[in-house]
Amino acid sequence: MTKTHILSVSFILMIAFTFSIKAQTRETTPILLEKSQAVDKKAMANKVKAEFVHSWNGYKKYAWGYDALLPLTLKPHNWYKKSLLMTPVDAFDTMILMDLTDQAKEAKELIFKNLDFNVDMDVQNFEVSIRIFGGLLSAYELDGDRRFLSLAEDLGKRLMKAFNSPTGMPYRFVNLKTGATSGPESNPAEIGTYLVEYGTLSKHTGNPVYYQTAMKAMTALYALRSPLNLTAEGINIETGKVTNPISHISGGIDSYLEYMLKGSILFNDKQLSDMWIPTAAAVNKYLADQTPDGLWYGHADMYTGKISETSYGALDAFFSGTLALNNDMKRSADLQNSNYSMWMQNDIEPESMNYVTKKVENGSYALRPENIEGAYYLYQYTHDERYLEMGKAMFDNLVKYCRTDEAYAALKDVRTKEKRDYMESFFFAETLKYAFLLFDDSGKLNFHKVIFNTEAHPYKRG
Ligand code: DMJ
Repeated sequence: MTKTHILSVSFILMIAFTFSIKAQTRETTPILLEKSQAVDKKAMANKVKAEFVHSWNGYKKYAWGYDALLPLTLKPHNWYKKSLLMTPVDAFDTMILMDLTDQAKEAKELIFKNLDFNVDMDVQNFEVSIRIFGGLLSAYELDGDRRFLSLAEDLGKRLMKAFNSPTGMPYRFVNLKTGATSGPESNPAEIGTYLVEYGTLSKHTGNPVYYQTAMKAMTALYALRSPLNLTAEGINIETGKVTNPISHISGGIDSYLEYMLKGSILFNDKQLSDMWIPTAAAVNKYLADQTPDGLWYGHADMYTGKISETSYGALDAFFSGTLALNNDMKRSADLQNSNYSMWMQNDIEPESMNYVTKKVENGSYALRPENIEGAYYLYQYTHDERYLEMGKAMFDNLVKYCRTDEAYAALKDVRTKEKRDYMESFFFAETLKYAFLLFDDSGKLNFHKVIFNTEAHPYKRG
């Protein structure tokens, strides 16, 4: 990408957004809250920040230098044989946005002292990409220290070996040292969630190869859509064949859809918007399910478009934010109502439920962000106070049921509220960040000038 290209992209985006922001404030649907109460935004932002510090202190005390803290047994945990500093890297930009200077300083020192990717271990391409590669890139943009960019480029080059396949779609696992790959049975999320990070690396290094690699994988995947323009859940990346024809917006497909739209906006890429428009239309035609109590998205066969499972859960909730970003405000508001009702049914949302019978299918809660993320997106476009109320109610319940003496814990089952010994790094990167930004008035981050990766790491548009 040349400087002129970047400048002209910024200009087009500026114009486009002046109009789209105006358009997006036009139409909203009333939210199903009982009564409206003014939310003290400052108090809530401070509360979220205090809970971040509480959890970070737990990580520091019991798991310093490891990937994560196990919050019940208070033991450290690594994903692989050597730590990739998953929690500090994922959490770093949230510290910057919260003005947690001391915490950011200590995390930064730890990262530059200990983070080394030249390790003989197989890692999951998708997770390491969205959390660590993605986190290092936003750390560079927000902090400006070029060592973040060097680490990101080193990791990007190693992860890019995963794309050495007959189709250009990546393997699920790659060895950071040798580049050996494994795991050809994959899914759209693990094949098509790279463009936002790889494109950002191309932008900062001036090397287009990263963007081209991620784009090649995305177009190869897009070519496997059904005649109805629906995406399959299972793909073999070596043969390029569909292995499971079920389509949905849930885990396994979710962030592929998200990156088509986000990539098209972030890089002003027409090829991507030409893919996104028919894809979004098919999702809204076949997977959207308007029931007497609201809008949901189900699971359907990609060839017939017939809904076979009325299943929806915590991960699907991301789609209200994506719809808002797509200027589809009516659907976005309707879906966020459903998201909120799903959360409130048991005071914390389940991993999945049947949206017709309301029966919980998988009652676990992994401290996921998507529902609060949806409230944040909608508030940014509408300034409707009720999204603050939704966010407050969800966050208050999160504190009530997931807080421990030393950090936060996932739930085994939202019906019993029994805790599980795990605290994902995305709790720091996403859940606490979106909750904070929903209430924050500091103006430190302008929502309309960034695109978040799927792990809530913001990158500047243009
Ligand atoms: C995160 O790792 C990312 O948001 C990913 O796209 C799916 N879900 C988790 C958080 O729920």
